[in-house]
Amino acid sequence: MKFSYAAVGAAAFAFGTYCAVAWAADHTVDQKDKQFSAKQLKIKVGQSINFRNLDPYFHNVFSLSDAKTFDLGSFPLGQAKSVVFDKPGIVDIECAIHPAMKLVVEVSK
Ligand SMILES: [Cu+2]
Repeated sequence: MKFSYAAVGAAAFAFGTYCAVAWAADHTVDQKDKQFSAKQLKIKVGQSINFRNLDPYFHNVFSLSDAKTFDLGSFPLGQAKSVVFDKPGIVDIECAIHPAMKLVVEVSK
C-alpha cells in the first residue's frame, strides 16, 4: 500500500474535529419535535450541556432553579448554545416558547 500524506492529514483533521466537538460540551441535548431529547439527565458539577435546535422554528432554554438560573435566549434551527452547571442540585429546564418542553438535570458532586 502506498503511503498517503493526504490520508494521514485527513485522519488527523477528522480526529481534531472530533476532539474539538467532544471538548466543547460534556453533554448534548437536542430540541426536536418540540421536545428535549432527554427528559432527565444526571451530570457532574462543572460539566456543560450543549442545547441544539433541530426544529424549523425558534426554541429557548432557561431555568429559574436555585442550582442554576440562566436564560440562553431564543435561537433558530441549526444553532446551539451551551451552559455550564457549577453547583450541585436539581435544575428544571424549560423552553419559554413551548411550555410543554421540560428537562430535569440532576447535578451531583
Ligand atoms: Cu421550544
